[in-house]
Amino acid sequence: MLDIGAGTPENKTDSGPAFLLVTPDHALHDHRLDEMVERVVMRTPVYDIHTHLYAPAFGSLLRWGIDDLLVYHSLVAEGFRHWELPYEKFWSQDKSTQAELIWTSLFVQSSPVSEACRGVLTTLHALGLDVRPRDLPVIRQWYAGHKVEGHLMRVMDLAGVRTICMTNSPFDDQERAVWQSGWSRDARFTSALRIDPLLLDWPAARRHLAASGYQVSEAPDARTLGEVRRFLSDWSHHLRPLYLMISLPPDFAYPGDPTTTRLIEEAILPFCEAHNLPFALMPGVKRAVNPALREAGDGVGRADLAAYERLFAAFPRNKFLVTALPRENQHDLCVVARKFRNVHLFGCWWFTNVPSMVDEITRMRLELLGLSFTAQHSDAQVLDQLIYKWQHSRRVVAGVLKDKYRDLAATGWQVSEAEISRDVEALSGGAFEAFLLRRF
Ligand code: RAT
Ligand code: ZN
Repeated sequence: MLDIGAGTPENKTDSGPAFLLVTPDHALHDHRLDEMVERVVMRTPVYDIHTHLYAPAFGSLLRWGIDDLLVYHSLVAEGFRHWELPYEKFWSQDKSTQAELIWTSLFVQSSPVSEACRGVLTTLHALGLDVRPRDLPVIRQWYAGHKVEGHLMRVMDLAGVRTICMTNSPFDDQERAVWQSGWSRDARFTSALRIDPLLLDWPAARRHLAASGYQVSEAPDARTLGEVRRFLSDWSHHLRPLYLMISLPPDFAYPGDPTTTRLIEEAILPFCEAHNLPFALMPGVKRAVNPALREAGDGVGRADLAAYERLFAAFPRNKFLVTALPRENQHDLCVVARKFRNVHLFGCWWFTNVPSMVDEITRMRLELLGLSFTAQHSDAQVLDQLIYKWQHSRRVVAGVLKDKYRDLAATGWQVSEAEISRDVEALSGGAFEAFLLRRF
């Protein structure tokens, strides 16, 4: 029979089997270690590498304030679960009426426990507002007394964000106008060049390029591919992007549709390689599952990661940033990243940016990839969301890291605060910046 109390003479004690032994000393050490991890995670500023925010110079493209917080697409989707109101009726209301409908249904008539609702409260609370009276006019009044520049500084400070990467699309008329008229750059904001229409809607992208003076034809012949590279080059000149980026449907195939495949192989990836720019791929989004919900109507579907493996293997000199939307892709994606050093995983994207998923995904990535990934990005659509997206994620990431350092401590391995800082900096943007500099 197995004697579970058996041990060597040195570690066998009267207080029980050696493998169960937890002395008060250990407990104290664990407690100090937890405090140290908590302190480091809370004080380490992050590089928010994917957002939908803009520098104040972009005017109304930068959304902020209580009404924008309330009409966030996640809350719109949750609101409709309470209403019989026709979709079009909601969309025909002005923003403040929409915000009031959401506030009444999701905050007054039921408790705001969902992640998107809780986020509004975390944000208001951090800004010093009393949320107990549930008084929307008072909150609006508070915002009316603030200007965007001061608010931006306060939000970045409360969120612990050092740099914000914008998502910039040359296909968007409003922002194109700002880039073309020029703006004096703001060091707090960097840029990513978003190119979805190029691969997802070539006829529309082609029309756009043709209207902007590029000699492109329907078939991706040599001249057209050259013109697409020229388009990328011109926009990279304006934007100085850190990376190019696209979100992809579940059925994305590589090799796949011949036009898409040629655009990837002969325009996008050669351009990226020549400029040492990663191509960010975001698999698993099903656009317009319910078009009546407009921007709240997108869904999720499991992606075929074999297509991505083929792409990473075929282009070892290109770099790829990847975050997947489906929970079901997360484990496979970690394994893929272990096979390809030209792949850097980042963030818990969109529907996975809820505490239970952030915990699971971050834990899995640490266990399979060590510290060679970026733990989180906010995907913030509204400036104020930076506060809650980062406060909530930090708390989860700190919890996961405490467990991991405790596991190390149990082997006798000791970590210093400086080493924990180094590790947390890597997860908070440092590993991403190192990846940007890498050349294969
Ligand atoms: O996160 C979101 O709010 C989505 O609507 C999208 O913007 C998504 O993040 C994307 O970048 O495609
Ligand atoms: Zn996004």
